[in-house]
Amino acid sequence: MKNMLTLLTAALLAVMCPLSVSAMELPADTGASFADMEVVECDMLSGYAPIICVDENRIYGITPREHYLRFVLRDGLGKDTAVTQVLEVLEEVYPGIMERYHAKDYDSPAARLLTNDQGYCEVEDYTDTAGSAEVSEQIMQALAAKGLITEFYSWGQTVNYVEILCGFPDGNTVDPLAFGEDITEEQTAVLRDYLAEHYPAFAVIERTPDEDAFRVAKVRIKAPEDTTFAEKLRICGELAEQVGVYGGAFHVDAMMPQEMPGHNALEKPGDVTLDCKIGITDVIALNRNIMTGDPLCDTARKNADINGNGAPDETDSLNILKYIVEINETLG
Ligand SMILES: [Ca+2]
Ligand SMILES: [Ca+2]
Repeated sequence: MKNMLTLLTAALLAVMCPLSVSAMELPADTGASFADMEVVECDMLSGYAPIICVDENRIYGITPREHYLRFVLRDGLGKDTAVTQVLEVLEEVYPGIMERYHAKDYDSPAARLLTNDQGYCEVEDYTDTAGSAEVSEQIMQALAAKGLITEFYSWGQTVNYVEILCGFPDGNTVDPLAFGEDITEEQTAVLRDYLAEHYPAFAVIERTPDEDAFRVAKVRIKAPEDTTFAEKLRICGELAEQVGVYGGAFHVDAMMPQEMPGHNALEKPGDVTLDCKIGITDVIALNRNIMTGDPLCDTARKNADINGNGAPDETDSLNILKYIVEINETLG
């Protein structure tokens, strides 16, 4: 029941908040999971998400969260104090946000701050300022200057994703070019004609009476061996549109979409202090880490590792210093 409700809600939201598919791009750095995947156009699956990604046999529907800014609070700051300082910064951009944060009943479309116990905060903005690079930059700079954050994700840089499964629930067919029991003989004949004309190397295969109906699709298409999964998916969409046959038996098992952050805008080589600037304090912070083991957060460690050997070290420190005093024009 909950599953049904979730799907229903998702469908309603999709109708209420139409997203412009063409304007959407997969954010950079969405983890190794999506980094090597291919983005495909498939209208048939657009109800799941605006961006469809595939690898050799899996399909993901990805929805960039365009109305959210996310930032991770620096470890060791008391949450209440940190949130108060965050609200002071946000108040500059969103007057009244502090009051709205503390209000018990909230009924306003204006932007608000969402906090949780997982160490990150989000600004939710369904007004015209959502998507503004200027607003995002202003907030990031101000939060960074106060030393409040260690990660920052701009509009659309966190995504929701679902795995879209392909196949018959009782069988093992994972093939977008397989058709279930509802395909009629007439449709099969039209399909055969269409393929003969447009994809002569593809063949229609019908299940024989001695094949297991739970494991073998009623009708399937044998594609040439070098046909990629992405290409099959594209053809599946084309057949739905042109022939009216719906292959793949697509479905989603996940109750709720998963979330994944994309590009952390605080990643900037040399900026060890995470204040969005490169200066002598970065060298000092790095040297403290090297000499006395002062801890650095993941982003700071990444930014410090100029020579890319996986750890902050003396060479990195020297490189940043040479850059600051203009001996070197670039870092590293
Ligand atoms: Ca810095
Ligand atoms: Ca290094």
